[in-house]
Amino acid sequence: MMQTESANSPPAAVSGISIGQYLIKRLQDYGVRDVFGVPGDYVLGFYSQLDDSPINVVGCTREDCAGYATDAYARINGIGAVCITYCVGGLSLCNSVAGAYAEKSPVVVISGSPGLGERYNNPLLHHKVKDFRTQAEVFRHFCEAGAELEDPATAFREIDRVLSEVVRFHRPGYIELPRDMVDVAPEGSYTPRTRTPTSDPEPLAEALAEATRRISESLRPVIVAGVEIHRFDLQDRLLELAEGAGIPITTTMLGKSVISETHPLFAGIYEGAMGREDVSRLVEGSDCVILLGAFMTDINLGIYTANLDPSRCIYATSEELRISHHHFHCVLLSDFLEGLVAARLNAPRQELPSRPGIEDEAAQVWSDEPITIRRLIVRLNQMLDESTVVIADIGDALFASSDLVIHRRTEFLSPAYYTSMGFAVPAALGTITARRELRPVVLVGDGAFQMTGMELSTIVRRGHNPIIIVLDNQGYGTERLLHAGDWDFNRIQPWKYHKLPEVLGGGTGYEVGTEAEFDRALRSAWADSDAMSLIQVHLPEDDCSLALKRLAAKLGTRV
Ligand SMILES: Cc1ncc(C[n+]2csc(CCOP(=O)(O)OP(=O)(O)O)c2C)c(N)n1
Ligand SMILES: [Mg+2]
Repeated sequence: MMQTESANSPPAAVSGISIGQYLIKRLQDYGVRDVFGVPGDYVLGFYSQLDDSPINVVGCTREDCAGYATDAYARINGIGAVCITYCVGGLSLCNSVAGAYAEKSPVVVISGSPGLGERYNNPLLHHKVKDFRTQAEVFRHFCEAGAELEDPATAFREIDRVLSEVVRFHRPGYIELPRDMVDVAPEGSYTPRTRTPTSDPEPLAEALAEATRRISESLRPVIVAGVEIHRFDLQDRLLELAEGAGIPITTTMLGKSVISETHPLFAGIYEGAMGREDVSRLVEGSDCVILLGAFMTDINLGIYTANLDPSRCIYATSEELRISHHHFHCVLLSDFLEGLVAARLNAPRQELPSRPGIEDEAAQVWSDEPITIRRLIVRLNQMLDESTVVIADIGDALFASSDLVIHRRTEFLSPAYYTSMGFAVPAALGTITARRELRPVVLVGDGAFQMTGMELSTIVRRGHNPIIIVLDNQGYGTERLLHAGDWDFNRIQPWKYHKLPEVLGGGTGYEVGTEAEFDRALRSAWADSDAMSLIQVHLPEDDCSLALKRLAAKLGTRV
């Protein structure tokens, strides 16, 4: 990729400000309004600078939760930042930042560290693991860029470099700030820099010529849109391409809701054997599959049950452009998409798969039968509107969500690739902090809830109003299905989840076991927009969604 210095409105030069103040200024320039984290003595100086700044500090219960909250914030806001103390904080943050790397979320990690003046003769300072660089080395593995701000002469440039890389690659960056550098003001004046990548015109032109030829010659082109369309803010371009040419759009699971699922060209979620057969037929029977910003991950593709012939694929992501077996380098996804729109393509009309019959059940009464995950999804579907954002944790919460119809285009969040349990509750905090007008509806398994559910404490403290639905199937249901047998290791301590609002000092708890009870609780939670609601749903132990059943059957046939 070529790099150019940004031409549009160059930022004004700064002088006389400290490294900490410069970092705060640049975070704001990039659109960070809130920082999540847990303080500690190595970062207290910077925390007090943050507190004195317009940036809002959101203190969390744990660093991993702060990481998930920041990840969700970054997905919605375009960039987010988390600030923690050295090693005890940073190393606890690793798993969430690893997930942000894997799923392309622009998270800035800011860590305090021992002052440079304290490091002579390698003393055994508290929180140090092996040597002073242990934490920075760990983060190197899942950050796109990193800087330890040890030299005032380069600190501002280093901050600019890390922030530009975070935004350019939509992946985490690491900034370590020794505590005795926070208030140091570098000499002279400095003009902030932002680098903007551009495509190399020749491979771009060749790639577009080949792609437009293939699409024009095809009889049944179809788009598979992935999460990068959202991350790189390309939804409008995607719609222009699809609507202009009349090409149906499917999405991957990770990319769910990059376009409204009620759009006439939306043909469903493509996820190999895990997905609906008619959608798989549409994609796999196509003579030109245009994959745009889609990660070819196993869960996305139904644990590799997708059946795509590369010679009929155009595969464009922020990292790679491949048309059939031809590779093109230095082409930006945005320029490629723009070029396809400009080519004014025209595709033959195609029959789209019919929509799932979920709406047909709408008129049914909600009985006193035990509620199942499938019926829960049907009921929830009726409630979703423009102001809700669904956040699904790992487990059947995610699988079952593939049947939810998301009305707008970005409002579904899940760690569908990295699949770390515990994302959803802290992500609700991040989401609502990023966009206060959105109301998160969290679907979370009982196992995942026991990992990070206590972040509800911060949600209550800050007066937020998400609806948390705990799918209580008494343990690790997904694992029960994937590895048959009544294993004790898949059981967990049953909690009275609905009592938590009382413990936490806010919100309302509901305990439901039948369809009618769920219906009543959901309506009551929806009406109560002042505070958090937690609905504990007792599900039969052997109940699971159709998607999970399809997957288990498929995996069963492979063993
Ligand atoms: C942090 C983490 N630890 C372990 C796992 C492995 N794992 C995948 S699904 C699952 C069970 C999830 O249980 P629960 O949250 O209750 O959802 P359910 O499967 O019952 O719907 C486990 C342990 C994981 N994905 N992430
Ligand atoms: Mg469970």
